[in-house]
Amino acid sequence: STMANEPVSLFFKLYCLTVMTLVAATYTVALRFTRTVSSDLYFSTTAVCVTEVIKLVLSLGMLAKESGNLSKLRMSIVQHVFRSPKELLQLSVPSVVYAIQNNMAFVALSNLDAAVYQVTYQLKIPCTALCTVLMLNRSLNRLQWFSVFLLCGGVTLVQWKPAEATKVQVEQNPLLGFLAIAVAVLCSGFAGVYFEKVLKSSDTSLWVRNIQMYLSGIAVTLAGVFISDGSGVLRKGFFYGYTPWVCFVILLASMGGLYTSVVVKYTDNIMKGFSAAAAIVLSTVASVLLFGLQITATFASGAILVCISIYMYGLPKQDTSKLARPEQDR
Ligand code: NCC
Repeated sequence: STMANEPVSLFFKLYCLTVMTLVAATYTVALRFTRTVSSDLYFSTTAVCVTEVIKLVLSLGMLAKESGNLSKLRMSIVQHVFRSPKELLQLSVPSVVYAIQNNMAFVALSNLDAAVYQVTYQLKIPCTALCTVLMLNRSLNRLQWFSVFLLCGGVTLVQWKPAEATKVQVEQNPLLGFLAIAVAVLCSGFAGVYFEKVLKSSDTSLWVRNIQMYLSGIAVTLAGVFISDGSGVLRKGFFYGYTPWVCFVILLASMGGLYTSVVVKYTDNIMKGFSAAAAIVLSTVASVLLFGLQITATFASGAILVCISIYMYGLPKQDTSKLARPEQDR
């Protein structure tokens, strides 16, 4: 088999999923924190843009490592970037959609509590399933559809927390926050499945695909900076308000994005949702065992729903690291 389809161990998949989930949880809370301080607030659009730059640099590094030597790296880049305007155009589709999604996360978390955001954002699970069925010609049976919604409910219960008691010092618009989540949910489902489709319909390396996507990602997010914060950035500077916490959020966003891409390569977007749910449940159970954390009744019932849904979906039996090709299966 080719290098792009090299099988990886279950341990490596679990490792990537765990890192992705831990990063996502930390990211949401840290991002919320950086938006609730009133003085010298940074321009969130610049953070989204810097994230794309960091992901591009890291992906170039990974491609260099995968290629083995610099002349092969140069060949890949010439072939897939300079000589493939068509592929660049193809990947600019998910990059635009992700740019919207990533900016919406900042809008949502500037107006809503992190826990509320995380719970509502779980609607992306059924949305992703719908996109998978429509765009990848994969089918889900009735039991699997049922388990998708069961998972959605389970994760909601697991992440349910009483609302933030502390007073925040900034003005908030919850309706705008929920609207932003709705847009993010639609974008996450569509862009995730679109990227998966492009990635799995050829042997081209994940890191090449990422580089192609982040190149237009930088252009699009930079346009976003000037459209929504142009005058402010010109007056105060691009990096205005960048505290160590803001840098930490950007670092998490970059790591989270890259781990997400690896997870989607070896599994798929629906499984990403299931496994992230499993990781949340397992990490909480681990903290019960290790630190004597008390779990609530809502958590326990949510955890049971998550487990049932995973079993019903038939997660362990799936191999979706390649696109289904029905004509070859027969
Ligand atoms: O929403 P979600 O992911 O589907 O968003 C995908 C994120 O990964 C980036 N990405 C995707 C593909 C690719 N080849 N490269 C990428 O960099 C996209 O730019 C987008 O940011 C999830 O499944 O819940 C997950 O959630 C995000 C994040 O928590 C939410 O979007 C909320 O803002 C996680 N991102 C981070 O933790 C930074 C992601 O790991 C998992």
